[in-house]
Amino acid sequence: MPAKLYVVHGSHPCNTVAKALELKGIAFKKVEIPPPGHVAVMKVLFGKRTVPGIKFEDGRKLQGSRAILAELDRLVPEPALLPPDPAAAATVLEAERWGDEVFQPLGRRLLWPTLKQNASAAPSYGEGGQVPLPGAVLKTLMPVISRMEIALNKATPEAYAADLAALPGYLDRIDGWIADGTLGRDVPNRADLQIAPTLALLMTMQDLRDRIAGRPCGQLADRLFRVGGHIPAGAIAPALLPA
Ligand SMILES: N[C@@H](CCC(=O)N[C@@H](CS)C(=O)NCC(=O)O)C(=O)O
Repeated sequence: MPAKLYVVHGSHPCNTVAKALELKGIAFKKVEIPPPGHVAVMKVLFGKRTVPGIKFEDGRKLQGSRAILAELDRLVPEPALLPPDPAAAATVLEAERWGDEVFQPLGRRLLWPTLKQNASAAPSYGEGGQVPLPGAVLKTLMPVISRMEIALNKATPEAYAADLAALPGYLDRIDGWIADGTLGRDVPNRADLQIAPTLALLMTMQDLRDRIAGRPCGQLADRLFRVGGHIPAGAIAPALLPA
């Protein structure tokens, strides 16, 4: 039986793990859980609330994108998701940690409030998913779902404004890692796989795509990840948008 990857459709850390499994050539089946129901399901099945979680062929379970990628590197060493040089590997691991702890939550805090204000975009985020909810149903449910996700992710208006203000500095940092070769090599490493899906998620919001896609970080995300969902330009207040 192939590994089972428990995901929320469109979740960026789930995309991290799915891509790593593909790169390693490990067969897997996705099990999609609609948000925010995944919180209860994951807690029961894995012990903690978050996706992704994976159940390997031998029954072992693991939760958390970084822990799962480390285990995949152990199980299937090639292609390696870390450089062989220990100093370079340490730099990649630090970029991966930042991508998980700092950048990944920003993606959620920016998406959910924007989606709440633009519920007509909700069906585009459901496209390609396993759970066949009609667009009209998704549109109707979105205010409730997004309100719960906003609460879960502490996506307050203050956090929203602060994240948008911090974004240019974060994009500069990622572009710096691409320039020094920490990110963006031919074979993606753990930090590429952690950071690029958040960029791809941010770029589903056209206001942000316009500011990211032309940069090295935007090109990296577009090369590695094509994700569903689109919120047209004008959704984010111009006063809050990075120059
Ligand atoms: N940073 C962890 C956690 C991922 C995470 O927070 N996933 C979100 C979906 S994108 C989630 O399940 N949130 C539910 C919650 O916070 O209770 C990882 O990369 O695995």
